[in-house]
Amino acid sequence: MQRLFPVHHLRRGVRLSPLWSLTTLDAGGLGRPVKAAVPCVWESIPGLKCYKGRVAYENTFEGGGTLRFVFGGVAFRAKVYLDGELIAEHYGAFTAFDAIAERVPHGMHTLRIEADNRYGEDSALHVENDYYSFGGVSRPVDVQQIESAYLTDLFIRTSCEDGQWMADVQVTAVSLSDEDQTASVFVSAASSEHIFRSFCLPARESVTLRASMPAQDVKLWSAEEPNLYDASAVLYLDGRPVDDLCDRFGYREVKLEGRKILLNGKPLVIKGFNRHEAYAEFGSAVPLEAMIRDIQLLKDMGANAVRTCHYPNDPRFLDLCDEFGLLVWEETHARALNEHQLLSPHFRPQTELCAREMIAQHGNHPSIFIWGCLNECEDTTEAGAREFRWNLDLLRTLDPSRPATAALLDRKGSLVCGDMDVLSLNLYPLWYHPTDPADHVKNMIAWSDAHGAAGKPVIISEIGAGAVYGYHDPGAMKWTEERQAEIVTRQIDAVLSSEDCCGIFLWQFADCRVDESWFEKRPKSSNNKGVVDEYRRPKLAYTAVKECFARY
Ligand code: ADA
Repeated sequence: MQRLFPVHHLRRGVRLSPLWSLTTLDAGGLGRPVKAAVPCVWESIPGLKCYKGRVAYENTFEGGGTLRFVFGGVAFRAKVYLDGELIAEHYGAFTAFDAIAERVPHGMHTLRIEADNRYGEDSALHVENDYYSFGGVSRPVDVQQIESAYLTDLFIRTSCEDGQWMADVQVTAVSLSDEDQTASVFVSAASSEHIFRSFCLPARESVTLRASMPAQDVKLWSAEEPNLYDASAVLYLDGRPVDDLCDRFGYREVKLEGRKILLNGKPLVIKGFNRHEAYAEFGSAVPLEAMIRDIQLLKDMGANAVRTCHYPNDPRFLDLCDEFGLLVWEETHARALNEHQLLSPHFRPQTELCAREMIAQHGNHPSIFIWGCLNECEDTTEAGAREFRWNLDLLRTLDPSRPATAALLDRKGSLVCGDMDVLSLNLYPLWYHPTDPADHVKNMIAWSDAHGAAGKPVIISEIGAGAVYGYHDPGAMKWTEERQAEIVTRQIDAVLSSEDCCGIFLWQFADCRVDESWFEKRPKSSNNKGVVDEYRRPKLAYTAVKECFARY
């Protein structure tokens, strides 16, 4: 998985050409192969802006032996072939998956990824929605050379007991050998070290190792001072180093206390934005430079947090959040699924895979302070509420160190207010209904309190208004930049001055493309509630937000 720092010093990579050959396989395609760089979604290729179907991405490389292929993200069904043989299948655009091929003869090989972005009965999470389900190899691909055993799943969780900071480290050694092997693993986290000496790694099995490592003189991670540390694990076989895994982490602890979310004992005041992975020219395959630019814009407005609506994000973006000091709400993939959709036989397996992969792949990021799921899904029926509870429990089981939440639709009637660690409300006063923002926030919290949320921390997980970039009128009708600036100012003031709220995630950072079935309330086939447009050109609301955030 490509990151902002080397993940391996020992494990070697196999070079792939940055240019892949793309061939559309269904009606409405190009009828001839084109060359494109990967990552790339095909909507950024001339002629394919509205193509729905399958595209084969092909690359050739030289290598052999035992190869591990890592796919950062393929949108949104993937079938992977090595020299014509199927080696992996995956559903879901927003998490990485891998495949191992053993005894590959040395020489030239062809890697083919078939990506498919058509909706269908088998797809419970990617459905027509208020954002676009792009298609293609949207995150980087790596090919690695491995030996008879390798390391995976290096997890680091930090906590503090009586003033002593600890890093609990876990790593798994996987055997690819038909013989038992004698292995040792050396782990380090910041300046602490631990050795798992000479254990038996049974043939074709894996061994998970755990160590609690006390830390001295740590500098904590916070949005204001984002101190990061390195962690690594090195695998030795018969005394020879054969594989390694590196990651970064931060010492910090999230706790809930009454209405407050504490980070290292200090209450958070969240001034955040919802951000889709979507950019005018690049769709969801946002280049690193554009991610950095987004973070600079967020920081310039005084934001200290971002919500990865409505799916897990590129780990490089999360690395940047760790580095620049942006708190992250990351969530599994689901938006506005109705009861029928939640009860699809594909829903649980797909959401579980997404949650497991998200937490395994992103759990070390200190910036992530909360996990979310099921944005605005059906929560007013018993069947819907059951799915919420199942998903929230899954998140808590996979990672007990962070709270779990779900952003609820702007209405009364939820059955799950008592099931979340943090109550999260999406509210749209002055946009979808002419309600005073302060009254509406108060009223919705009071209703939720009376239905199970009493005394829990509250986040306003969405609030905002739309404007078409460049549409001005002193009369400030709806869709003008003037009206949007006016509304978001009142909304932010209402939320951040409320004693009951820990903070806000404005809807939204940038305009984003939506599915065509959503065109009616979405001029330009776009959700226009961004404070910057899809090219990141600021609207008047940009300055309004900056002024408001500075007051709190
Ligand atoms: C919801 C939803 C968002 C978006 C927003 C809007 O709250 O969670 O994805 O659709 O409303 O713009 O109406």
